[in-house]
Amino acid sequence: MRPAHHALLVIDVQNDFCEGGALAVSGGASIVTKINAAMAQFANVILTQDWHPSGHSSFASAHRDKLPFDTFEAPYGLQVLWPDHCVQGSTGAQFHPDLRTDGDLILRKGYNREIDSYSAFFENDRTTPTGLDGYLRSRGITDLTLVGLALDYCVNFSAQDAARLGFQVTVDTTMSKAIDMAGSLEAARSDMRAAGVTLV
Ligand code: VGL
Ligand code: ZN
Repeated sequence: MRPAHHALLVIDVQNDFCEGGALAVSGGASIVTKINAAMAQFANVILTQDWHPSGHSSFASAHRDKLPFDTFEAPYGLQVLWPDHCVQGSTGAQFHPDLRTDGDLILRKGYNREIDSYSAFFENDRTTPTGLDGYLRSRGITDLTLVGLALDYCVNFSAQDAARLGFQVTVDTTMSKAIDMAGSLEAARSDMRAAGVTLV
């Protein structure tokens, strides 16, 4: 059992990021069994859930003349445009059916129509907080292990933010899978290391 000041953060293990989903990450479903076993080792387990309103600004379908994986210049910076995914209340937004969901907190993110939120700590404008920092701090949590989907997007941004906020952060890459487009996985690995994240 891990000490009480160490939490497991399970990022976006949802149907749409697993095989057959709208934004499927190769091998997504394959990490579920191992994550379930890891949850038993932590007294604090937090799950995040990507949770977009329909017509969300990160969806290519919300923009004229854009296709999934194009980019657009959002007010807060360059934003990748995705296929419609994790729409609030949809089957795709549900957790993988085999994932244990008896954690302490389920944190939803990406619910602001005009701002995407890769990180579990800050939306993509890099300033709007989700409240997770305060939740962890007020519970005395100092160490975090992150796992889930996708390693190069939501796990990556969450891990970097956590490290910058002063948490001791480990990303377990054996329980994470990447979208890996245009070198995004290698960039994510080096950015995480530069931010002080330990990759195992
Ligand atoms: C994610 C792209 C769009 C993720 C979420 O969970 O990594 N990626 N929305
Ligand atoms: Zn999303």
